[in-house]
Amino acid sequence: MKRWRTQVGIVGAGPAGLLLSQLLATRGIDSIVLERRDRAYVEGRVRAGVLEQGTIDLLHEAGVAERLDREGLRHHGISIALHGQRHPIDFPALTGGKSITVYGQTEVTKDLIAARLSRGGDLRFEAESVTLHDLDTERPSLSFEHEGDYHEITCDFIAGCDGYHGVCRGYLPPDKAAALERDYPFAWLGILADAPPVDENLIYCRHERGFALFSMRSRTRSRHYLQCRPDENLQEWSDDRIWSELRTRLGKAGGDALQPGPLLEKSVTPMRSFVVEPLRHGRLFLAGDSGHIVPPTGAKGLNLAASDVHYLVEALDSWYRAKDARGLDAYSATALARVWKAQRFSWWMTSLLHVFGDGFQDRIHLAELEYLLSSKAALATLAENYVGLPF
Ligand code: RFL
Ligand code: PHB
Repeated sequence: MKRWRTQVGIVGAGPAGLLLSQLLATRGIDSIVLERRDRAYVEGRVRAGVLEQGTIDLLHEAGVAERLDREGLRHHGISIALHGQRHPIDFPALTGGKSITVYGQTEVTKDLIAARLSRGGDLRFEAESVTLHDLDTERPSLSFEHEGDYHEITCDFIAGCDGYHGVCRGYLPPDKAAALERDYPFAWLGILADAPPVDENLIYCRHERGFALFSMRSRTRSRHYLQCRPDENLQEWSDDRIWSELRTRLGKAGGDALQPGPLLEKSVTPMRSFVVEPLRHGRLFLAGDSGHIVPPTGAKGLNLAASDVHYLVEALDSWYRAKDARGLDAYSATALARVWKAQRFSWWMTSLLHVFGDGFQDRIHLAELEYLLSSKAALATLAENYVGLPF
């Protein structure tokens, strides 16, 4: 058994765990990050693409925004396509100057890993059988297997940043924690392609055959999604069929401008809203997808991981500087207040833009979408939430 000591033990090297480790280091607080997968897998996982300004600010504070500033694509709005018409939504005009940035989660992750390693950060990939101990004491610990040895890390605090399928959430006592969730009767078939984006802005498209999203990673790389069945068989989707379906759903709103290209990735993502309350048990704090997930329609998941991390860093910093536990005691309620607003927005965007296959509900959602596109007040509400509520 090898024994180690750190201030904050972090489980998971996704955006939440890596950003937490990096921000803690800027405050002089040390951490060890344990990650189940290998580095290449973590860096290659294609997921989010839209960063709110608050997330960008945190990446600056963490000292990892140099490439983001160079390569991130600043977007001054999105478009919603309906009935073959594209409706641009001008974020700066509706929010007093705010906008968003498109920069892949893969790139955020690579930048954070490079920064941690170049500054001597302790990241341990391929850590197996991570187990948490003594969470309701002042010396919680983590045990795991790594490169054939057993290890134990004694910590002051443990951060559960191990995503929706991680182990940390399971340590909340069932009688003290409540999980609230909603499933949706559809999923997203996502592709990454070497093809230019359809437009400079993202296009969210509602069509009678289902939702489609036209996004991007760069000026030469597209990321598109199609609403599909949760049990959709990818084998039935040839590249030609995917491009043809994307073109049909976009229709007169830009289908002709869609340029196909070689596919680099193809996957099906289920849609779920989920929150566990509270985000804390003793010295264990959950941040990011381990505590909550949103359907991707509002582009909020990664940004919520960032806001949780912000609150947790401030709370830990106060504790280490002044032994002030108020931030830690308030962490769950503070983070969840923002999480629930983003849950509401993600659920609402998902409802409006997808076809549920329930005649009455679908007509109500369509009426609301038509109203939204005709109302400056309603569009301002959408814009304010999309660019991100303050944290
Ligand atoms: P992650 O990224 O899932 O990272 C968790 C890490 O923990 C590791 N792990 C373990 N390590 C050690 N021991 C264990 N027992 C472990 N169990 C798990 C995992 O290997 C992993 O490395 O969670 P984190 O850090 O909280 O980050 C959350 C984000 O990844 C997620 O919210 C976003 O990707 C969601 N999301 C989007 N968010 C946005 O803000 N904007 C978007 O545009 C956006 N688009 C998306 C998305 C998610 C998508 N999918 C695939 C779910 C689009 C899609 C299609
Ligand atoms: C993406 O580019 O992957 C993306 C963009 C916006 C979303 C979801 C995903 O709402």
